[in-house]
Amino acid sequence: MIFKSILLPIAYLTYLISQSAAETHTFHYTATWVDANPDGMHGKKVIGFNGEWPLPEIHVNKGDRVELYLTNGLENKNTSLHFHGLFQNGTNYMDGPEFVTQCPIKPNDTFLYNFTVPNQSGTYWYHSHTGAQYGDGLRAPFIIHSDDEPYTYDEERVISVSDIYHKQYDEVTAGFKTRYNPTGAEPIPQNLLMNDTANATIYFDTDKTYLLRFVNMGLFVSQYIYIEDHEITIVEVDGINVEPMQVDYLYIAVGQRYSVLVKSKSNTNKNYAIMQKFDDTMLDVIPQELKLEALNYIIYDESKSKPEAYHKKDAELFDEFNLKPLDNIELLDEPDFRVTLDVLMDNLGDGVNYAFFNNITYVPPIVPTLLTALSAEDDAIHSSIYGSNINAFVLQPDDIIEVVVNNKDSGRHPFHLHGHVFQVIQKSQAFEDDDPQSYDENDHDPFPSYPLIRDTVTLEPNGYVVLRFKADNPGIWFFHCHVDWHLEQGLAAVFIEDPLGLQLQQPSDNYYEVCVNNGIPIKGNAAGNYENLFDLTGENVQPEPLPEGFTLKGYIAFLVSTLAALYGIYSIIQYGLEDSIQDDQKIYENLQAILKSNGVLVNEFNNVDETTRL
Ligand SMILES: *[C@@H]1O[C@H](CO)[C@@H](O)[C@H](O)[C@H]1NC(C)=O
Ligand SMILES: *[C@@H]1O[C@H](CO)[C@@H](O)[C@H](O)[C@H]1NC(C)=O
Ligand SMILES: *[C@@H]1O[C@H](CO)[C@@H](O)[C@H](O)[C@H]1NC(C)=O
Ligand SMILES: *[C@@H]1O[C@H](CO)[C@@H](O)[C@H](O)[C@H]1NC(C)=O
Ligand SMILES: *[C@@H]1O[C@H](CO)[C@@H](O)[C@H](O)[C@H]1NC(C)=O
Ligand SMILES: *[C@@H]1O[C@H](CO)[C@@H](O)[C@H](O)[C@H]1NC(C)=O
Ligand SMILES: *[C@@H]1O[C@H](CO)[C@@H](O)[C@H](O)[C@H]1NC(C)=O
Ligand SMILES: *[C@@H]1O[C@H](CO)[C@@H](O)[C@H](O)[C@H]1NC(C)=O
Ligand SMILES: [Cu+2]
Repeated sequence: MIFKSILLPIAYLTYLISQSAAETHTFHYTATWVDANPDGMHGKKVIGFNGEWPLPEIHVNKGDRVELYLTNGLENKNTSLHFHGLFQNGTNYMDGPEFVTQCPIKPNDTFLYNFTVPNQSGTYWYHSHTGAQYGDGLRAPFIIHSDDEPYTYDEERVISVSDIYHKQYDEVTAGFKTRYNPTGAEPIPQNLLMNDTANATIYFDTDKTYLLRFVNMGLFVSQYIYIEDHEITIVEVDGINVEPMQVDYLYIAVGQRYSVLVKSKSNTNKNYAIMQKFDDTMLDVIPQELKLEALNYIIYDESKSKPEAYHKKDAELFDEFNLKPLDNIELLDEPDFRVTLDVLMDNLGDGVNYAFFNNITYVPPIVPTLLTALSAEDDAIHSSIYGSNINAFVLQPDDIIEVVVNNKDSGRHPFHLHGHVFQVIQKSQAFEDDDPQSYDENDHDPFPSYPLIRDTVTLEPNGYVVLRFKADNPGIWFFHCHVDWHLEQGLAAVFIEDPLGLQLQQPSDNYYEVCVNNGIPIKGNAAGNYENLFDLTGENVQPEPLPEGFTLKGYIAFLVSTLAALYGIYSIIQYGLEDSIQDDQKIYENLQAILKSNGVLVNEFNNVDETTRL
């Protein structure tokens, strides 16, 4: 490892110079549908900028200004843009998530994203924050360079990874969030992509140190990454420099980033495989045709043969929790305020499977939460005005906040917080379904003295994580699972941080125009009432619960495990959904899929409808 040992004053001077040289990067992008065939297996429409896809990697320096004009050229879709990981300190209204900090941009309208690149550096990305839209390609890396990077390298390569669905995002979403998918089985992607293609080629020269910046821009599945016969050393996670850690492979959840140093070979005798693999434990069903591993190429010499697939053996387990930030940032003090969130998946009375924090599934408000805060004057400090269905928590300025997330679900959830990085002070292993573990503040492992810091962390099945951060960034900050299917199911909370301090922030006219053009009220509580902010009449709320004492999932699991006759399950579903049943055949077919995914082989049921399997 080659570490720069520069004297602090010089580093500071360099910083000042780069400050004074702050540049303004102006982009004019129109998002439109573009024909592509990302994995070479299936053509689909993706979302390009100015007719081009993949979208451009954006490279900036700390302190630069970004002025990005986004015109929505998608004829019948709203859009938005989030810069994942950027603090947006002072510009909360540029953060992007629709109905949280901004109004969705309607077709033909233009929104100006105008912000200063913060005092952060490393690997970030930008993506649509409108439904599962980024799955259709509206996402790309965003790299912040800095003169005081603590490691040296000869060249950098930005390598995105993702999962791809052959169908368009709205079709996949529609097939997922329906009563015909009562277990909430996530749609299975068709393929893995690296750098937005299959069989990606990455060129290496001899005797160089490369900084490879990995970003998982996928919608759903975490990935393992490993390189044949090359050592990889992690130096940055989610924009935080860490003590170099050599690993056998990377494990990247959606939303996460890792920069690694890789030393290239001294000869060009051979080319090498760079592999990616699905974390298949996240998949409810593994279709026969799904390839779990994908081969990509590190090419030293194009005239030599391409590498064969490489399979990692005897790899040492990798746990993000063991990464230590380089800056020796100490464990934050005992919290002033604790938010405890219990994660659960269950069905509501419409038969759809939802995700809950403390029994509340996130439902977007009528007025974007930031606009409620900006228009509520002194009442902005009351969490109730933000609505009863967004899991709003008001945070006091400069408090130390502790977020405890207990997983009462068997899924793996990469949780992401906007506007901050957090310390990860506890991260449990996975537990069995019949033995979920919650965090116990009186009985836990010791906290690390210098905890891992990042903006997206994986919560293990039936386990817990405990996070801490300081509320020093006034804003409305979304906290949500980055598995987009779980976000669509409502796995989100909203932190209302220092709302009175936030009121000093003044969005531009353009910001308000985009709302008005899209018919969205720009003041009032979650329901759009402004005369009485505590009157939430007409607010958006979650569907009614299932009838008393009835859980659909429980019944299905019980009956499947006892191999009960299909007819029995069918009638219970019918009972649960009551009069919402319109299409018996669809439900019947979906049950076949559930039975299959639970390992029940029923020969005559092979002909499962496409929409239930995706
Ligand atoms: C990628 O490589 C695999 C074999 O590893 C092959 O089956 C597939 O056709 C290749 N795809 C493209 C687009 O070249
Ligand atoms: C776009 O947003 C507006 C305002 O929320 C909404 O009425 C409209 O249905 C949205 N359009 C689509 C295609 O979702
Ligand atoms: C968008 O604007 C163009 C002209 O500027 C117009 O022809 C088109 O009809 C508009 N489309 C929509 C959906 O409003
Ligand atoms: C972007 O914001 C800065 C700071 O508020 C302002 O000076 C500048 O005029 C804005 N740019 C545009 C194009 O509106
Ligand atoms: C930028 O952040 C670093 C620590 O990450 C800190 O040492 C430095 O003082 C900050 N600079 C400014 C101008 O805030
Ligand atoms: C990824 O693909 C783009 C073109 O889409 C190319 O410019 C870039 O160099 C590729 N990245 C790597 C690491 O090969
Ligand atoms: C969620 O609802 C269940 C059942 O009604 C109840 O036992 C539990 O205490 C609730 N959890 C929270 C955090 O409110
Ligand atoms: C935001 O800016 C304020 C004032 O400059 C500063 O005290 C605070 O530390 C910043 N927060 C973050 C997360 O950068
Ligand atoms: Cu999740």
